[in-house]
Amino acid sequence: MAIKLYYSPLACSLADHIALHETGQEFERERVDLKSKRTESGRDYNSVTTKGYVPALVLETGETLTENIAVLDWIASRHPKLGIAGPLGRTRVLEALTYVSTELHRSFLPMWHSENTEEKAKASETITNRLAFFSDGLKTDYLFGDRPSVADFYLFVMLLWAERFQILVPTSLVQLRDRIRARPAVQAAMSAEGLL
Ligand SMILES: N[C@@H](CCC(=O)N[C@@H](CS)C(=O)NCC(=O)O)C(=O)O
Repeated sequence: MAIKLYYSPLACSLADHIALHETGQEFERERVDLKSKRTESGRDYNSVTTKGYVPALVLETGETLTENIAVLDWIASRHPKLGIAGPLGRTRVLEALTYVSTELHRSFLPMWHSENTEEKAKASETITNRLAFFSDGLKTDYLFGDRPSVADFYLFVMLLWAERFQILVPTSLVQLRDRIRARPAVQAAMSAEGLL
């Protein structure tokens, strides 16, 4: 049985979708309608994960993984080219993933769900400020050198969201977004999600 990703177009699960394409390994995917909690095959998504949100990754063993940080860490541990080497390598990737999840991803909630213009303007400013952590000192093509890690893909989804909501993004991260977007695996994942 191949591993299977449950995703929703342009949701944070796009990071996992890209990472799986980058590995070159075989995988299945199934789209989830987050409003109705139905999958494209008509299954009740709550029976895949009671959390009801994406991503969920069903492993070859039948076990289900949730939470972006855990899923991306699992993919990188299986495919070290998507992590970084060295004694602190995994910790640095987890540090970046956690920052994306807790400081950036969460900050987008009003952009997706609020009707309050003031709240959205405040969120937009917060996101711009928090992105500076990644742009300050970015001297390589990707966050950790000349090839991307799973953290780059999670950050990339945040940069796509920033583009969608016209949030100010530091120039070096606009370049990072374009560089990641041009990768064949990213094009493949975005095309499969109907984003191109
Ligand atoms: N804690 C989860 C949150 C995932 C999450 O926010 N997923 C969103 C899409 S980006 C979702 O499925 N929302 C639908 C819902 O919560 O009902 C993680 O880090 O993976």
